[in-house]
Amino acid sequence: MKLHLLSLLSSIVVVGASWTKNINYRSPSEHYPSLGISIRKVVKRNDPQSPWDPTKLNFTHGVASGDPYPDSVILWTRVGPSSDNDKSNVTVSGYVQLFDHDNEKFVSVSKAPVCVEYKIASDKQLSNVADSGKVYTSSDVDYTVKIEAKNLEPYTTYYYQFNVCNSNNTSPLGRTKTSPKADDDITKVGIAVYSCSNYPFGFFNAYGNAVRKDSVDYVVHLGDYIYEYANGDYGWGQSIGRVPLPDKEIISLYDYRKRLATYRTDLDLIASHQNFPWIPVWDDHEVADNVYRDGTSHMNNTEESFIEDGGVVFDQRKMNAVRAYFEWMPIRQVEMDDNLRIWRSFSIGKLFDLIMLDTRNYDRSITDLYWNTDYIHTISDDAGRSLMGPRQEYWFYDALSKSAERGATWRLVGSQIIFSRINESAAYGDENPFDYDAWDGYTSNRNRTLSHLYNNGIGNNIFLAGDSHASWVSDLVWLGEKSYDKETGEGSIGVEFAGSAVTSPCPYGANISLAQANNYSTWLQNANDELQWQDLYYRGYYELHISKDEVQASYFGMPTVVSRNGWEISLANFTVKSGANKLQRPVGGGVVEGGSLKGGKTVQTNATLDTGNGTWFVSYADLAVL
Ligand SMILES: *[C@@H]1O[C@H](CO)[C@@H](O)[C@H](O)[C@H]1NC(C)=O
Ligand SMILES: *[C@@H]1O[C@H](CO)[C@@H](O)[C@H](O)[C@H]1NC(C)=O
Ligand SMILES: *[C@@H]1O[C@H](CO)[C@@H](O)[C@H](O)[C@H]1NC(C)=O
Ligand SMILES: *[C@@H]1O[C@H](CO)[C@@H](O)[C@H](O)[C@H]1NC(C)=O
Ligand SMILES: *[C@@H]1O[C@H](CO)[C@@H](O)[C@H](O)[C@H]1NC(C)=O
Ligand SMILES: *[C@@H]1O[C@H](CO)[C@@H](O)[C@H](O)[C@H]1NC(C)=O
Ligand SMILES: *[C@@H]1O[C@H](CO)[C@@H](O)[C@H](O)[C@H]1NC(C)=O
Ligand SMILES: *[C@@H]1O[C@H](CO)[C@@H](O)[C@H](O)[C@H]1NC(C)=O
Ligand SMILES: *[C@@H]1O[C@H](CO)[C@@H](O)[C@H](O)[C@H]1NC(C)=O
Ligand SMILES: *[C@@H]1O[C@H](CO)[C@@H](O)[C@H](O)[C@H]1NC(C)=O
Ligand SMILES: CC(=O)N[C@H]1CO[C@H](CO)[C@@H](O)[C@@H]1O
Repeated sequence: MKLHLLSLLSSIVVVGASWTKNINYRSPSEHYPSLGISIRKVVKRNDPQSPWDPTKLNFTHGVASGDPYPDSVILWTRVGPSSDNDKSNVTVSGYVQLFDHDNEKFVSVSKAPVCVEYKIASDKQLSNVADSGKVYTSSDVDYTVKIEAKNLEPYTTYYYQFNVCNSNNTSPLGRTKTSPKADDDITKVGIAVYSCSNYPFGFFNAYGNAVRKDSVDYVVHLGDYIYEYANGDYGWGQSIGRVPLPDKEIISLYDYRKRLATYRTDLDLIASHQNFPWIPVWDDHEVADNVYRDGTSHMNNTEESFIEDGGVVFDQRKMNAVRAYFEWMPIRQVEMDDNLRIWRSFSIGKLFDLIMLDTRNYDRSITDLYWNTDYIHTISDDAGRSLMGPRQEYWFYDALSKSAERGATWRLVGSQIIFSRINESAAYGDENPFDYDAWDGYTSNRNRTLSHLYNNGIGNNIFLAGDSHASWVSDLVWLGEKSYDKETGEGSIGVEFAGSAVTSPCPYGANISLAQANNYSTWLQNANDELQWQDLYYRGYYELHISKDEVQASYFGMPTVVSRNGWEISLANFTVKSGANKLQRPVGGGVVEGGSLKGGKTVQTNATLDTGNGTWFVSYADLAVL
């Protein structure tokens, strides 16, 4: 081992275990170590001569996979001497502080590296091995392991497992799936689309339900995977036994790691990561509420906020969040030196391209921070405003064109925030009737997108959104520019499917009654021509089943998230036919089970359910118990 150390320093490739194959050592800034991690210093600090006793190490947070390509996929795990996260933001000189629960005191532990082996195979017994390797992890990357498994076959299911080197200390077995090759003629792909999972507001049953049904190929997450708040500021944590740690607004690198680690103890989230490859992007709360390029609602980028927030400037806080996110999420960093770049795209056979945007952190112009709503309203139509910045915008329009040119049937656009114009004056008042933190605050960026689609004749566009904690299904229209018939859908250029939250509360009141929620839904549906279905009441998710002829969307509502359970209600189904560029009429088949449907009915049938604590009332009959 000692012999390897020198060559390792120069070439950073090891014959035994590799540092750099653990991508987290190169992230978030490979060639500027001062912005990320200096592998040279890590190697110096971590002495492979004194390896860990394998029995002292644990796989603390399961396994995960993501960002599938036709021949490779990202695999993730965490293995360390403690489930607690690294506190090296305050410790120095190569030692990390751990709490010894038996003796009730902090102890200093040498930063020896942990050696981990991985194996990926086409069978559950892991005998047909496609790729394997050996990497290091250490406290420098919070004991996370992220590798790219290679040499894989397209659109194939694989199983994978990690183990501590030379031992039988293994991780759980994970399952994943590569993507099809761009020119593959695949017939059908299913994705589950999630957003807004707030730990202290409930159990992540929605993640588990797609696992229990085994109904999709991939999971797409549109952000708000964690929330930065102190429990007391936002959530019911204590009353349902889910206090997010650390129990304060998160700011330091340790804080963000700890928060991610707390979320990753939810059993349904663990199950989803273990069974499906994920394709996630962040929204605001992975950093902080209503974040944009230069600040957030709780933190201006000023000297005052620096003093108030314990001496951490906004830029540092953002980098803490971003580094912890890349450590913990099973995703690729497409440009290792562009540490904020998360926008990227996937070609899923000839069927579709999935374009994942970052409308938050990369280069967003100032947003609604609550004290400046009038001002943002005034400038919302300013041509210079952008959600993405010029670099990403150019890439976005180009990706739409290239997708059409290559003949992909569909274009799916993963936006965080709602694209369609939504008049919400019933809740916000007539002065500022829109959500200026969504695309409604950036109308020129929206116009440039629509103009690119209309002027280049690019059709079959399916926009996906999260962020709002409610469900919104709309024809994709350019109001004020192109005529649109809300009865037939003529004039639109696609469809927007915006989904509710995994647990985050209804935006019209956390404990709103069903009657009140439906009343608001009816108002919203009537006030917005292109909004064909709206539901505020249910927490949940939706699935898209994509084939050459049509995209089918199924929306699911969770009857309750205050306990862990596998119940769900089929709320509504929608079809988009290829070439139609609008929702199939009658929309939703004319009948839905929740919310408000334009020109259709909402039929709610009462039912009761045995919850194990006596009988509990739910509103609808066709409830699945998974
Ligand atoms: C590792 O996991 C085992 C079994 O869950 C547990 O008993 C042990 O305390 C854990 N060790 C550490 C260092 O966390
Ligand atoms: C792993 O387990 C097998 C079977 O129980 C045993 O034969 C082998 O010695 C173990 N290997 C190590 C490194 O502990
Ligand atoms: C940010 O600055 C604005 C304008 O000065 C002020 O109204 C607001 O309270 C500040 N917010 C914070 C969190 O400091
Ligand atoms: C966007 O398009 C609409 C409809 O043509 C128009 O009314 C509005 O002024 C445009 N806004 C910007 C900023 O281009
Ligand atoms: C809303 O419901 C939650 C969970 O039952 C409860 O903890 C909380 O106190 C309720 N809030 C209000 C304002 O009633
Ligand atoms: C429904 O909303 C209307 C306003 O749109 C209001 O007048 C009415 O009282 C509401 N009804 C209920 C049951 O909340
Ligand atoms: C919003 O909808 C209400 C009710 O239909 C309407 O009175 C109002 O003029 C609308 N606001 C805008 C800006 O379109
Ligand atoms: C949606 O479709 C599924 C499968 O066909 C069906 O079981 C369910 O009842 C439908 N839901 C609604 C609300 O129509
Ligand atoms: C369902 O239950 C609610 C609440 O008890 C009641 O108001 C409603 O009339 C019931 N609906 C039907 C169709 O029985
Ligand atoms: C039943 O109630 C008890 C006490 O409130 C709670 O701990 C338990 O989780 C509940 N069980 C279910 C299935 O909700
Ligand atoms: C500067 C800073 O935020 N330091 C934090 C580093 O992590 C420890 C561990 O919890 C915190 O106590 C410090 O506040």
